[in-house]
Amino acid sequence: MGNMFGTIFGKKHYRILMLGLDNAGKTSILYRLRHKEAITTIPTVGFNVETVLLGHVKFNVWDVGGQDKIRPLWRHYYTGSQGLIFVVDSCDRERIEEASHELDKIINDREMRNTVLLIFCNKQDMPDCMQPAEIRQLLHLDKLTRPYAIMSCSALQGTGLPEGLKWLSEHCK
Ligand SMILES: Nc1nc2c(ncn2[C@@H]2O[C@H](COP(=O)(O)OP(=O)(O)O)[C@@H](O)[C@H]2O)c(=O)[nH]1
Ligand SMILES: [Mg+2]
Repeated sequence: MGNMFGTIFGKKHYRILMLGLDNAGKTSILYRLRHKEAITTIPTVGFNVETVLLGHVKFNVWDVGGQDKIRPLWRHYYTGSQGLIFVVDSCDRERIEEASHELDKIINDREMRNTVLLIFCNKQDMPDCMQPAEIRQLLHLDKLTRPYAIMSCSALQGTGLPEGLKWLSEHCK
């Protein structure tokens, strides 16, 4: 997908945050964008920021949830980010409310006021997972006033990722 990057994002420089609960599939998406094959990852612990430069696009990626003490550190990365990718594990019904709560806190930060939002409903290759329409409801996205998109993807199969990034690139300023 490396070459596709130049085509999607052009020559402009972007900073994109990719956030979500641990185990949502963020690291897998990152690796899927870098390499042809998805790799098996160990869930990240604590405030581990993965930073990857793909073409002109810098991705900062970390796990959110249950870390209110270190939350002030996040703002450093919020500043100057044009886009937010929020990754949801579509199979994790137990924690979708927690994901919703975290997303709410992130996008209500003043530094994130103008950030374009893409929700990736990841792991759509799995049977019986939640569909985007259901996730849209559970995340209360109808309340949003900013531009956003909610899209299916599978980091495992690589599906949906180009479409999502294309949307993001078209809506980031
Ligand atoms: N079936 C399936 N499993 C996935 C997918 N994406 C990630 N996983 C698995 O979910 C687990 C957590 O993925 P990881 O990328 O480490 O999540 P992170 O904590 O958000 O960085 C790993 O076992 C991955 O192999 C996907 O699209 N489909
Ligand atoms: Mg990770």
